[in-house]
Amino acid sequence: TQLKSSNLKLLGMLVTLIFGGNQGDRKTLIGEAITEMSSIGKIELCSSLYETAPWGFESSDSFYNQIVTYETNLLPEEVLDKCQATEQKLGRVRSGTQFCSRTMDIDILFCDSQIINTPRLTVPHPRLAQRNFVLAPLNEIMPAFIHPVIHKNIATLLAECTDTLKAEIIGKKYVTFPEDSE
Ligand code: A4P
Ligand code: MG
Repeated sequence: TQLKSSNLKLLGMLVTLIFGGNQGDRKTLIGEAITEMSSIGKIELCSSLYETAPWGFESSDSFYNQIVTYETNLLPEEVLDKCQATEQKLGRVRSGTQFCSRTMDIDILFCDSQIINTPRLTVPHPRLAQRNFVLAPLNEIMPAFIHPVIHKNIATLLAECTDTLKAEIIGKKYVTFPEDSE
């Protein structure tokens, strides 16, 4: 008898990425970045598109942010390589200042429930629990997910977050799932 390879397929890592930018055609850039990152694997979850106030610096240019979870067979650092290549491709210029305007920033929020601390990578993202622009879209797609360091779920982190900056839905999901269509 023949073994069906589909029966042997192992589940890849679920990596959750946040896309953000406050320069250029923000909506188009986010769509292009999400599509470009699909080369790492299949999209499993996708938040709505949010308009958010700049966190950590002053600017009159608001951000668009969106969160997507991909299933991937890559290693976390390989995903980071792809994030950085995509930022470059979409015109990001690194200024050297930490919190600043940009066309595209792609950060890794979670890799399954792994805790990673290497020179290039800190996962979960160290500042996510202080930020509405992260917690609001995360709460939309994975409210029950437990933060592996803080040991609280996303809904609780959002309820306890003292950030008062705006984070509101402006667009429907970029990706349409079969159950969404009428
Ligand atoms: N790095 C370490 N851990 C990670 C990770 N989990 N994901 C390293 C991605 N990168 C990670 O990042 C600097 C270095 O972080 C990288 O070389 C990588 O090895 P960067 O993208 O070059 O610089 P950055 O994005 O300016 O810095 P950082 O620390 O990522 O800034 P934040 O904390 O992400 O803040 N307000 C709103 N409303 N929306 C936003 O999207 N974004 C920021 C950026 C500030 N305010 C914002 C938003
Ligand atoms: Mg970044």
